Amino acid sequence: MNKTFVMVKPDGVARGLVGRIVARFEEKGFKLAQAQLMQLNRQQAEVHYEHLNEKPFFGELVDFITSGPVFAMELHGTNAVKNARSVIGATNPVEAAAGTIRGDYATDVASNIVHGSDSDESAEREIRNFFNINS
Ligand code: DAT
Ligand code: MG
Repeated sequence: MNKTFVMVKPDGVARGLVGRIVARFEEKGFKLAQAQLMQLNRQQAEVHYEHLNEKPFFGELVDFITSGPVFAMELHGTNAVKNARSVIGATNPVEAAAGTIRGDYATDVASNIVHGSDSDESAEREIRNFFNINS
């Protein structure tokens, strides 16, 4: 599939990194299809991270992702999910290569700057949940 969902998390927005992060995806070849700055409520956050709701860090994750505005994007490009995740880098910034967003801008797994869908099914669901249309 040629679409994915990416969001700059509250730490990235607060640090003024939205423009640089969007530029990295555009430089890679992605096209911005939809984007919006938005504040998630707890229910939206719990739905977004439902697959992690048994993890010990789930409460902190929901606190963090609702702590300020996020910048949500639908991105179009070839092999969108995998290519976006390679721009983003490994979940834990300690393991993220230099040149990836997390490798260059983050130090802490709990505040790792950016989210990217992990599968085509997640991308469809996340685009629907965040933008509330059938794209
Ligand atoms: P990713 O965001 O790379 O898809 P994930 O879906 O496994 O990673 O986890 C979602 C987010 O949860 C991740 O970006 C940061 C947070 N997280 C993951 N593992 C964590 C941990 N061990 N401690 C604290 N937060 C964690
Ligand atoms: Mg994930």
